[in-house]
Amino acid sequence: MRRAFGEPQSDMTNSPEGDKNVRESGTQDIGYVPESDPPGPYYELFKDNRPGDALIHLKASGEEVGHGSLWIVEGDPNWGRNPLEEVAMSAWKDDPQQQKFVHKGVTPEYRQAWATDLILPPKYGMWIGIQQGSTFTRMAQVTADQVAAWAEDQENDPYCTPVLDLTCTKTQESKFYCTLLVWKGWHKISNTNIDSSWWDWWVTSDDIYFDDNTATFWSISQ
Ligand SMILES: [Ca+2]
Ligand SMILES: [Ca+2]
Repeated sequence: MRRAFGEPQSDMTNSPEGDKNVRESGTQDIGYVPESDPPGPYYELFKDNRPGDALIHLKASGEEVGHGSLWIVEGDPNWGRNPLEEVAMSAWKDDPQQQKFVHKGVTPEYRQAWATDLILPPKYGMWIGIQQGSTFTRMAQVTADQVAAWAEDQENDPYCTPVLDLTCTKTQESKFYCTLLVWKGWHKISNTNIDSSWWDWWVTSDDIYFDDNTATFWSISQ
């Protein structure tokens, strides 16, 4: 199946109503962990996340695209307690998680989307900043907070498909795919260009991962 930007690789299928908090075995449906449970095997990695950090999933073999989101909360004080907390903003082509306030278009993402394999490894927590020699300096947090706030303000803007939709450009800001939202926030607020192939029309997860203005601070290997 061809996937578009913003759709992470997942074998998730819709759970029947009333069965959404059941983690099913097998690969057809990873389901949802109950709110009382730890939100997934990776959640402790997020304790140092700060608003404005980029979360990136690089496409794996068999995938056509990756995924990207902007973290929007300070640290991770509630880890282990609320897998359904909104922790990031992204843009999805289809309803990503099938419950509550998460929806297609620009939408919040739950902690468990990143803490489980709903968004598959390999995935990375990335700082945005400036590399000088061997030193990477993060952008000021006041700036990063503005980027996160801007992303939250875009909620409910529609999804657009890069390449296929010629109006889905980097210059407009009325519709987004996942990595365009991440790129646009940083470009608009701080004029930081986190697209390593800045000359083309698109911003992929690889473009952000390989850019000189990003640095990995945690990773989950495939
Ligand atoms: Ca750059
Ligand atoms: Ca590019």
